[in-house]
Amino acid sequence: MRIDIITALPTLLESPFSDSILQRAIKKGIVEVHLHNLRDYGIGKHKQIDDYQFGGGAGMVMMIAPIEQCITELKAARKYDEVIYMTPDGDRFDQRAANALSLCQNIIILCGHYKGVDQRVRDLFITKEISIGDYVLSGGELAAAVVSDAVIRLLPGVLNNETSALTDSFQDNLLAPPVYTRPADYKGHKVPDVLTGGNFADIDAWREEQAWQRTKDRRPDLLP
Ligand code: 6GU
Repeated sequence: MRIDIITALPTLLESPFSDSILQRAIKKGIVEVHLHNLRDYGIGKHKQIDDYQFGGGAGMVMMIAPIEQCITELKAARKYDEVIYMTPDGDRFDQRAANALSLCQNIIILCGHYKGVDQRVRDLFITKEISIGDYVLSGGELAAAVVSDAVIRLLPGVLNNETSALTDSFQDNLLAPPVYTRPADYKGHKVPDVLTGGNFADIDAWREEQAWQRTKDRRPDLLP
């Protein structure tokens, strides 16, 4: 899979891809992540990428020309499954959306800033608009990192068996059960006996019950 991220703030996106699971996925060649600095496509000697909005009002709007140039350049090199715009008024991102995107070969993610992008960018180039929740971020970069992380960890070969995505919260519409590690007794706070008993059928049954109970208590909206 290849992810091209278009942003006015590429440095904001460097560290999420430089550590841990995402870094390993890139090193293994399972995913390529390319950051494109919108400023490189800016207009004039000031490399302008935003301007005042028509009709007045506070906040700058990202101009269409630099974005078109960047997207056109990318599209000339390969076909894209989706051109995504990160915006608080997009479709709410969830595990189902992550699963769907993980089947794509190439995607572009455009990060909005200021008051957002000229509507014509959305009308002409964007195939999907994504929000990561009902709150406002300063820009789409952190949201793009969230979406990329959720998608990349699903790609075959990124996680090993022990960290398999199949046992994640949400993957079966249930929250994950509690987990414990050593010591079995911490200052009198003991690990549930079933987990140290060695009966794996019992352990599976306990985990299933706990997952169900936790979901019922915390997120009953997830249950059918
Ligand atoms: Cl994708 N962008 C911004 N700026 N804020 C958000 C968001 C996206 N999703 C939730 N809030």
